Amino acid sequence: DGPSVAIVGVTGAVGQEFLSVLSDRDFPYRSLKLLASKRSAGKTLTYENRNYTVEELSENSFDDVDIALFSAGGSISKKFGPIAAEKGTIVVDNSSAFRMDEGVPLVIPEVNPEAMEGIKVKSGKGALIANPNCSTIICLMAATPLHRRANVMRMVVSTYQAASGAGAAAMEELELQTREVLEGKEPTCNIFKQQYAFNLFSHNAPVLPNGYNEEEMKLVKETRKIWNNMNVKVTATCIRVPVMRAHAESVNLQFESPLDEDTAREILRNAPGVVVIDDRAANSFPTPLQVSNKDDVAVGRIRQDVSQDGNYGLDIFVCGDQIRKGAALNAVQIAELLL
Ligand code: 2RA
Repeated sequence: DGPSVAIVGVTGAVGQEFLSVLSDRDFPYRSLKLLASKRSAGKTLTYENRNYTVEELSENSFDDVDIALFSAGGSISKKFGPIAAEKGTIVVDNSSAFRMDEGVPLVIPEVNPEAMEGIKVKSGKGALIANPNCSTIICLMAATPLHRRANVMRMVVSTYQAASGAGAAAMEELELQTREVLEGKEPTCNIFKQQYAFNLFSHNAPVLPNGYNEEEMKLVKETRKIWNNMNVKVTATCIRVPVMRAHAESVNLQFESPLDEDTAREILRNAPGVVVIDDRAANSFPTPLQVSNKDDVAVGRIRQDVSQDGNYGLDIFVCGDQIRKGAALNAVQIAELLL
């Protein structure tokens, strides 16, 4: 007799992926409620051989819901997350609304499951749990096993982020623009203010007074919270690249204790949710396409950082499916921990 589950934002890219992941993992739900905005309410969706009518999200949507997976943007989460939690629902929220709130666990199940200890479904108590930002999840899936061995003191991250991170409409715009450019037409720029196809640009998140954009500061702040370590130094540069659905990240790590590349490779081979693709002879390393629609994060280019003395630095290159491990899969794994 599994939990009753609701999906908020079911018509979005992540909302749709929630359904795929629940099905792929045989998540033992008792009932399923599909919620979205007024615009999508009334639509029929077929899922696991049953027809569902998408319902309009309202304050009464959560009366009989044990677990709600939210991915409908920050303002919807801010309004309806606390209402749901108040009613005894455990909310797993994919937006940034509560990530940095004290008392809200920010969880990657392979990294810090202990942060949500004591939160259980059917305990009668609702709660908010936050899914980290996609670039943080993908980075920490690879960096954490190494951190556990040698203690990361400083991390420098450069991201190459896919269209999916900006939603289904951005993915459509990338496809449309690619066609338009090839046909010699002016590219349609609705989602981003500049040409995306055959181009790349600094991440579209707002730029803050310190010169970093919000996406970059998420990597800084979320890493500290997830590792429960306010001293770790993190800096990041986030770039949007014309790739459909998987992010890539170059990560430079500086350790407190020495860690050689062979040991690092072995640690990563044994890390859950991680695959190593690191064939120097064949020049074969992770690519966004290889990890698209896959659960595991791929790591390669594992090498000693020549700019650091001794074995105190490593460079790695990480790729992960943004919609899956970067969002829906991570949320469903959190829901599994609640059972
Ligand atoms: C991105 N922050 O821009 C998003 C996804 N959560 O890729």
